[in-house]
Amino acid sequence: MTVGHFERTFHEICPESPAAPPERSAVRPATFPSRSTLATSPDTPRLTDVLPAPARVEPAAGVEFVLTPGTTIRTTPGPEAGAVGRYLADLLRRPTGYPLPVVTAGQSDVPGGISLLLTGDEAATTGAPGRPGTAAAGTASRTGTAPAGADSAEGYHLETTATAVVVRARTAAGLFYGVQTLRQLLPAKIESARRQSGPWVIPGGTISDHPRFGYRGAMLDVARHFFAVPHVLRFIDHLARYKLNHLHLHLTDDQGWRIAVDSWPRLTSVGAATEVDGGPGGHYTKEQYAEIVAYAAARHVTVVPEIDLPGHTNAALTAYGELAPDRVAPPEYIGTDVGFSTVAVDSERTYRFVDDVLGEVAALTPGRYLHIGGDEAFALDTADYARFMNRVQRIVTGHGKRVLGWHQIAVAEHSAGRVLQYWGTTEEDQTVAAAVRAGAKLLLSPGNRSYLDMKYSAATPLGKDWAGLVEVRDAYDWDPGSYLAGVPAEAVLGVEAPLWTETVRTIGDVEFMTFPRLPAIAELGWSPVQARDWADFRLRLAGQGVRWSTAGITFHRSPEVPWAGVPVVPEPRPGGSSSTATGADTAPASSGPGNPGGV
Ligand code: TNX
Repeated sequence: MTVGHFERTFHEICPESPAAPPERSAVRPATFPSRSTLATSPDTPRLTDVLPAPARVEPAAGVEFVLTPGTTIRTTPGPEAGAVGRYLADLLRRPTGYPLPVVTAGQSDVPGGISLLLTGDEAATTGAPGRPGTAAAGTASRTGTAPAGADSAEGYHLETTATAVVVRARTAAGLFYGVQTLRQLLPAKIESARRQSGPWVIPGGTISDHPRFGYRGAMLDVARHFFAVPHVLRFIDHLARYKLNHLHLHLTDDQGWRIAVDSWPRLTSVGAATEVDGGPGGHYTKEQYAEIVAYAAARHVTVVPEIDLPGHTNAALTAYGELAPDRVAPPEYIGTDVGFSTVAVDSERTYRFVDDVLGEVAALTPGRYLHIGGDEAFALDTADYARFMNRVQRIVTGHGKRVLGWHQIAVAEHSAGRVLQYWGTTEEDQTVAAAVRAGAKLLLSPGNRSYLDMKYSAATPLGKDWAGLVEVRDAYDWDPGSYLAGVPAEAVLGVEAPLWTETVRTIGDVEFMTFPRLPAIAELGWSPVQARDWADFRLRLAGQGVRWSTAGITFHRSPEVPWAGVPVVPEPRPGGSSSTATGADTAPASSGPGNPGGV
């Protein structure tokens, strides 16, 4: 099992792809004030450019730190901070060409440099100097009272002077987020897979930061179209870049079962053989799944596995007809209808199956949640559905996990620590509000705001539109803390952006639908309400576009964002391969007969 610290580049995944576009220096949008201090070159970001917006930013005018061939990365002794230091060194070594040794703090005789320090409980979010709310006039303080749900365990404090960059945090996760911030404070060419020339300038000042919500996630549907391990790892890197901390994998659906289960082997030997439009499908072995979990953990991302029940189960039924209501295995399904399948809820054999599957999946899951689906079970009446889900919830807690499910599970009884994932498009739902009053927490994924599979506009070649068209401003301009009537912010666990893949076949397609909307959702999950401002966000987002181009990441050039210095990237063609600036997706697992260019 390899858990490299370096990010997956497009060329590691698709070595045959044409070369990435040539480097360009980032050109700032004309609306940015011009700067003329010190060694700062036009492509040096400002301290206030970070996305998601930090809680508190205090630039130090005229101060900057310059990375040199002699720069050392020092970390608190111990494996946790050391791992973050090596992650940072791996990000920086290739583009800078500098050695950037990672050493234990206190043992280096070189003054200054970059320090990543784990501190005591008093640290990070209130970090000296200056506490939230005490910013001097003229600083860019964005902190007010931290709303309930703020999780300072993930906070960090970053201070940059002319001689040193110091990140302090209570936890390795906080250090990791400090490193993601630091990365965005370097010129965009830091995202290049090839060596670039400096100067490598970091703007001076301090940032004190912590997330608003404890759960910040994205979902990838690997059932409708299967995505091989390297693509999932690349997606995890995209999450980590924006301080998201949960990857929800939709592992099972009508079109395919994607995770090996030893006690029910036909789930994958039979149930994984196809996908939407009849492509080859695929599944993860337990070793491969463990690799995904470990790669995510190294980036402070927790994997949430979903086994969708009782509907969305046609693939399981093709493998084991005994689980079907009529005990007859149906044919495989490669269409995109929903709601027609169900397991037999009157059969003890079904509960044996659920217990075995969830037990094996729980054993692969270090996180606290198992997602049990629960959406669109139209083949059952409400009473049968609720009875079934009550038993499934008890099975989950019996395996030591908490229940996470689509909000339809609200009709089932409360289960300790359970979370409902709201995917509706209206801001009122009495059943969900009642379940929250009974103790459930809410994860916000409104279809018309956070669904990454919705089209941006009527002209978008991929995606659906049942929840509406979702441009980047739609994804950004809402508040998870006050979205659903009768649900207080304290009951909101966080926010997640789901990517369903009926129309999404390649990693290029995934990126095109993900960027630039995922950063919008990330900012809702991370930044304090006071720091959120569309006019400011769209400018910061424009700066990210240069980074994506440099990193070979495909994205939608939203007309709402003043992209600058970004080469034109062809958009995916409907029903075909993603012809992107970095070339066609060459992974066999995500190219099917209907995808002739994507071979
Ligand atoms: C609804 S949202 C679904 C999925 C589809 C998606 C397509 C939800 C919980 N279920 O089965 O893939 O719409 O947008």
